Amino acid sequence: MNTQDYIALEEKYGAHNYHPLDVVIEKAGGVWVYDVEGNKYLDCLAAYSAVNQGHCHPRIVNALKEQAEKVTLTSRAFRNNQLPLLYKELCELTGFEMVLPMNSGAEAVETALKAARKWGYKVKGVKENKAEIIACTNNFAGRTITIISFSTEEQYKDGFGPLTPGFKIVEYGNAEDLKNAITENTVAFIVEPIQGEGGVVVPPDGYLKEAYEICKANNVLFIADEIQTGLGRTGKLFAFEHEGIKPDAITIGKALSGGLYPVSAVLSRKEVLGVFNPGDHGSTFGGNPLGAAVAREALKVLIDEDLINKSDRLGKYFINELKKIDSPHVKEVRGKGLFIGVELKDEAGGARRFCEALKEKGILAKETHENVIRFAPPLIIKKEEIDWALEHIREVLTMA
Ligand code: IF1
Repeated sequence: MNTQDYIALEEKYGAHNYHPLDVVIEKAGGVWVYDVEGNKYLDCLAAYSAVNQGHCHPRIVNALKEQAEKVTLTSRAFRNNQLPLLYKELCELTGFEMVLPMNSGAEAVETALKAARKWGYKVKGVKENKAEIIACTNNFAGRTITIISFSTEEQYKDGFGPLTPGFKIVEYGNAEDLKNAITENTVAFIVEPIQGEGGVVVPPDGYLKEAYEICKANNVLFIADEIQTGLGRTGKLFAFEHEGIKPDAITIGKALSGGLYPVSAVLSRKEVLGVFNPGDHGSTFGGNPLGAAVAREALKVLIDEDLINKSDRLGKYFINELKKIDSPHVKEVRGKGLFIGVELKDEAGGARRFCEALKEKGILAKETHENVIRFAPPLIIKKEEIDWALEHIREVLTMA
């Protein structure tokens, strides 16, 4: 079977909830992926920052294989010997006190929202069913009905009502807006330190710190959604570190498993995650030993291979070189670490055609929000590979 055969099957039998590039990947390793005809591509999306450690990292694959031959799933009705070790290693690495493990990023976000509401009722003293949570314009936190209920992207909500109440929206980057939105019923503010799907939008310097102070002053939980920006992507372990703050809670996922298995979690302190009593919340696969073993190794690889500093150093290089490209189409190059967005001018005709052209030159990148090309390769990328990519990116950004 060739590329077209696979695409025909996918189009025939699969729901059309994506519009992927027409590349059918059969194999991957490190920063490179290979299609069914053997063509090689540099992966500049890294599965939306889920493969920061590179595709099929041998150490993480090995951890998966070894654990898979021992025990993969016990349910939380019993205990296993991998989860407590993941808890300990996550808390020691991050400085948070407590962990609640889930599987997808959306499940971690839902868990954080439930924790915030219950903390509001049981600790802050908000009246039952009155809890309000504040989110930002252009947020992305997942696809569940509650999470899209606070999306500002009409398409993500269209046809999925009735929506979940209890959310307010403030302008991303505007601390005054946040201050004015807080009431006695506000239990939490959830924010991405850099908005991924929103188009790699970096907020003004000082915004996160100001928002954090406002939350502190009003006894409102500051929750950072680090599912995409976390685990080295922006040149720090977590993006909130760029602003010298420590959120009350964070959500993590994606690269927590190096792309080998769905593992996510909420990290916080006992006062917040301590509101959960046995039976309040859970998940069949949440905290399973296979995912825990994989996540433990994925975190070790992140540290052992110094990927956080590599992201910082090579991200600065990549951004500086992109800024030197004299392109009639580029409006702005922005980002932190290896989390980079190239925003195109409206007259450029949309980012999709540039991603298609990049694919023809062996680079896989994804457009977001029409006009932004996102460059977020695995953090193991080498300078020479960035230089190779820059040659082709330059050709594409200077095409008609
Ligand atoms: C899709 C992008 C979209 C996330 C943040 C939570 C989640 C995500 C900051 C939910 C997931 C993924 C979902 C995927 C495409 C991708 C994405 F931002 F990364 F580009 F959609 F906006 N918080 N982002 O980025 O995690 O449940 O997916 O594990 O839905 O198309 P998930």
